[in-house]
Amino acid sequence: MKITAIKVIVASPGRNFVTVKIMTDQGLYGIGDATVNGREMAVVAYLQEHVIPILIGKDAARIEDIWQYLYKGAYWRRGPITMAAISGVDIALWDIKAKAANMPLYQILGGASRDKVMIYQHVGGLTIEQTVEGVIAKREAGHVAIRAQVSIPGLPPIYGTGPSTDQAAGGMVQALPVEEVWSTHKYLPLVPKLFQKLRDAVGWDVHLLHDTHHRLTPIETARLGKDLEPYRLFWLEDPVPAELQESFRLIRQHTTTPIAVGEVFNTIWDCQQLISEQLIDYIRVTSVHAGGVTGLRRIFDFAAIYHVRSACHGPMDVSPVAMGANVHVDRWLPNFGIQEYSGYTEATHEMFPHSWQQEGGFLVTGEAIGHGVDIDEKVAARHPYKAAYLPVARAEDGTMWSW
Ligand code: GCO
Ligand code: MG
Repeated sequence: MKITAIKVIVASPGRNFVTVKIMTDQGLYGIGDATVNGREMAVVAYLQEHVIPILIGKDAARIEDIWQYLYKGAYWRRGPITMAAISGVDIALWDIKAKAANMPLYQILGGASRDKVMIYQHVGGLTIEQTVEGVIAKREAGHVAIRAQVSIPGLPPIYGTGPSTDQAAGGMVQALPVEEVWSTHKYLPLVPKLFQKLRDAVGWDVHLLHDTHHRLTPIETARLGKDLEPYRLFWLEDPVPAELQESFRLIRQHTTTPIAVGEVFNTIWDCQQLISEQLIDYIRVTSVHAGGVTGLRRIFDFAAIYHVRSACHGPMDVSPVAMGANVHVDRWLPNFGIQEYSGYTEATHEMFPHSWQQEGGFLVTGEAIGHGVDIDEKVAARHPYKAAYLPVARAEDGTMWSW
């Protein structure tokens, strides 16, 4: 089955998505996601200039060989742009393989280990009271796992808490990056107060999560993790930027609060030390950024032997296509932990017809063949690309911080 053409479709049904469509001489086609939020056009150029020309005529059935050809063959290995391009191609090829087998993707991965996959959604508030109300509402809507974030009093909204941040649907369409303000000193005592109020309000029969978005040092995280122990979080996410992975040893020595890391990782090498030293509990890699289904499978199998569970990244900028691939992997994977699913705009659902569905606090794959997600190119044409940036963060004195 030869690859005859590959299209790259860029569209913005609320935020930008880069979608790969691979056509074959047998009439089957596959869809992949290659979106890197805020740097979309770099992946488009990489695909158009350096990937598509060398794949035409290749056998679409040889997924592993094509993965290695793009990874080893570039000479310049790894990195978010290269790996998103590889991911887009890989997801589309798995879609084709499953369609050729006339099976849903999870079946060719090894079949179902579970019928539905647990998700978590986001709640943010400008005040603790607002966040508590939001969590109660999600709980009433049937969610079993909820991520809770709150703004720092006296400062503008921070990540996950207000309209200028990543949380807003379509809020990424900004001419220049929005600048947020950060204070570790004010944040550290605030978070335990939030979770105390949350436990008082919703009790213990719900998983609560929190994302620190790479802003603390290891010893600050150790303190926060200890202070949060009474509230039994499902996890504390990205407490420290994970470039210096040995620094997580210090966190581990001090707290039993579970740790989740990895949404910005793109290969198994980024995960290797954190997993093999058992410094984390959940690995957050996702199909669109970590090498597609091929990359995820390899990382999650490696994680399984160290008691680390999966938790695929799934915010709004991970498209419904990558969500489809993730959900099929989640359904098969023995060491599945949880799937992030923060929902999409109506226009996004319309542009990507999908067989996966949300059922309360869970996602189901559906039984469509392939990964079950398509792209409606007519709808895509109505939502042209708009240059967009993620916010940036500065400390109160103006120093650049991790956003
Ligand atoms: C999460 C993430 C996202 C990222 C976003 C950047 O946990 O879902 O932190 O919200 O900020 O994907 O593009
Ligand atoms: Mg995160």
